[in-house]
Amino acid sequence: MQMTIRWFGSGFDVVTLEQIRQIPGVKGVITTLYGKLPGEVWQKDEIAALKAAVEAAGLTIAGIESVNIHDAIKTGASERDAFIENYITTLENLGEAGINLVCYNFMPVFDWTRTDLAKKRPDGSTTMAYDQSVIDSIDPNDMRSLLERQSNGFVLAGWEPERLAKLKELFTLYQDVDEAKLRANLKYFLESVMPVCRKYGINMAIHPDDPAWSVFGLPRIVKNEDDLLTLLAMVDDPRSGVTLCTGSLGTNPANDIPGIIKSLKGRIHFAHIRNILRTGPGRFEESAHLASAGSLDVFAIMKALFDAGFDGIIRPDHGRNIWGEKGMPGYGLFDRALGACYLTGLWEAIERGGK
Ligand code: CS2
Ligand code: MN
Repeated sequence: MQMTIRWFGSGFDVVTLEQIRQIPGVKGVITTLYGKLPGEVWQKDEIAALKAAVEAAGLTIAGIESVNIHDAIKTGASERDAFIENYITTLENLGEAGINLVCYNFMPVFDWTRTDLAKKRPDGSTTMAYDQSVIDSIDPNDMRSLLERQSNGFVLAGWEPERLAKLKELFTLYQDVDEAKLRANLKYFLESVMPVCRKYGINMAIHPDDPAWSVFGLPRIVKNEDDLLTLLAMVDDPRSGVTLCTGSLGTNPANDIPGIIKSLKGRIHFAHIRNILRTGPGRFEESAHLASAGSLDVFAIMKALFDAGFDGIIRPDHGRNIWGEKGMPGYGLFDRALGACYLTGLWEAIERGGK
């Protein structure tokens, strides 16, 4: 198991590599070229500069989150082959640089969705929260402004303003895309990139839909165990795997996460471990990582990963904003550092207890 922290790159992240390096047990970061739009090629010199910056701080790049997928690929539009070619070139360039984990998602239009980015909790911290009734009462075109008003001035991961400026067009593109079409387009994409993944030993790790149900009537195909097993069987190559995001899958109380870990055995390449507190049907907020702080049994999750022989990369995923920090929502330093230490401690206890 390798514990990591997500870092958005200098110029985008206010958390520094020097700070990350001081978190006990963390030797690597999950990073990205944050300014890149979906569909653009990541050039060799850009990747080399990112790698040099991380290594100069005494850390390594453990993986990329995300190389985002262009909507033409998700919708199966006629230009998809050109964008897949670009994606393959990016994977080649990453492979040449020795990077072999790539997280991505296949959510239409919106990436992860929240209705509140700074919900005040009883202990004075703020956190991200979701309420389905808010989503049901607003126009999807207002989503962007709703979130931008609360984002502390940061650009949120997966919410590229350039893309979201064309929301109406985006919704039109997805008009005829149902779950079956979206799944077929994912299959087409994965089959196209598998050869380059095999060549360089790159693990592709799909991130589950967050929340784990359809929003604004858009199709979602990575919501539960059935979806995950279907997609793994559909392109049955060990290089095509999953990012096990507990906070995303856990939004649906029917998802038994330790059970899912057991059935995905060997195909989990990356794990996002965090807790959420379900506050009612279709409502949840992100809690501290501790098992006792939320609805998910984080100990049972770590134990299931251990028992499945998981030897991949973990990050604590989101954290609350605590101690007065004005961080990017979900991605401040303090609570994620606490989360990393808690998860590393659980792992150590499980490992030693087993001996
Ligand atoms: C989110 C996403 O929960 C998460 O990890 O922050 O933005 C996630 O990084 C993407 O969906 C992965 O492609
Ligand atoms: Mn996640």
